Amino acid sequence: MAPLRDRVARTSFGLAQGKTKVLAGKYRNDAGIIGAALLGLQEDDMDKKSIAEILIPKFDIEGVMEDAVPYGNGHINDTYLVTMRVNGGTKQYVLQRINKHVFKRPDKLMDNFYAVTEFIRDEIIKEGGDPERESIRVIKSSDGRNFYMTTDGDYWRVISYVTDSVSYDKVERPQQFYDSAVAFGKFQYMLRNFPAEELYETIKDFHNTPVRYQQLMDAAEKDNFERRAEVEKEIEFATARLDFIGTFERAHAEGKLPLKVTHNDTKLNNILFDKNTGKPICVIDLDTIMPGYSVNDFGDSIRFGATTALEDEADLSKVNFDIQLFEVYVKGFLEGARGGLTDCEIGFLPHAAMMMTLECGMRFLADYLNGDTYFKTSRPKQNLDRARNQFKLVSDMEKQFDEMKKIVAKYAAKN
Ligand code: GN1
Ligand code: MG
Repeated sequence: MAPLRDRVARTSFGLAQGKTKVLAGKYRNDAGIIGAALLGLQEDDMDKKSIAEILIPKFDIEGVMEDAVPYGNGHINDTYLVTMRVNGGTKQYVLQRINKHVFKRPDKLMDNFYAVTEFIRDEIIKEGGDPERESIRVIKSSDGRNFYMTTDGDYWRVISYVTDSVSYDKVERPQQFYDSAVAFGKFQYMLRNFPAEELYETIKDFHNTPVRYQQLMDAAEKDNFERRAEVEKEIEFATARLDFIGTFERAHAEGKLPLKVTHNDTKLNNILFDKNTGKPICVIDLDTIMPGYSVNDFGDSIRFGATTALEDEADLSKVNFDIQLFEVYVKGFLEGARGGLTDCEIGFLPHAAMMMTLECGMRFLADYLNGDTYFKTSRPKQNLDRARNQFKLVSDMEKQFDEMKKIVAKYAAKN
């Protein structure tokens, strides 16, 4: 190594000297093979040229592609904003690679997506709204399908882009959270007559919290990445709530809690707001529309929005449940649902907030134990931070549970 280091020092530019270490490779002759395998695993970002040449021509889109940039903060699919030059102006589209590890049948998922968006567009027209703005639309492939499959078996779709829109990862003003509640409540209302039996279940047991608990236990049992010792406290946290975890499945089995068509991923950032007026325009991310409990759509919004920090904030002293935002959301959701919720559903709203937060925490934790293969991560331990963050919120909610029930009762009486 000494002559090598000496040679590098003499022949490389001054800038690198002292900073650059020359070390023996750990993988020896296997380095190339390992590197190539990694490249294959990464499913790297598509470059602009391939998007323009391979993907765009497969869709029913006019013009010449000018740009394509990664877009949004989703944890599951890969999303790009594509700009086309057409007739002297530009038109934009959302291009997405559907995560085929998460969604087993992207083709069937897209059947759901198409059926639901077309149904919603009709509802919007009936109410005198603008379907191009208040809903998204599937752009068909050149051969009339809802997606295009590449030779590597990747599924791509193109969705209309709502201009002058923006989404938020954190509530900036209570009014915004209230508006999002009305929008999600209304979304459920608009789909009240959609034939639920026609929907394909894109992810089985998606919000079946007892199954999610079992998946966490399985991950802990296997402990493939030797991370269990680090999360023993978190596993105990979930286990201590085992009885609560079964609340909705029990109520459903007793015929008290009905299945409805639900969105299932009602984070604030799955709503587009108008950049200029600040008003919500439309609900996006329709991958998980399935029959489910309507209260979970409420609960998931609370989980993500009624908090003082982002979902992956690691400093738990900054993570607090915000009961004022909870109140704002209860008011909006009940208004948006237009009387469509049963007494049992209304009574379960506080439980649903806790359920979705606990469930999401367990999912993050299971993914951490499984080596971070489900949710996208951009740093080590991000899923563990997310899990702890969610569990902190659950503890906060437990302390304020009576208060939460009182708030729900107050607005239920008004609607
Ligand atoms: C995922 O794709 P995205 O980021 O909108 C996940 C949700 C989780 C959420 C946590 C299909 O949603 O269930 O609540 O991350 N979607 C899927 O932020 O698993
Ligand atoms: Mg999303």
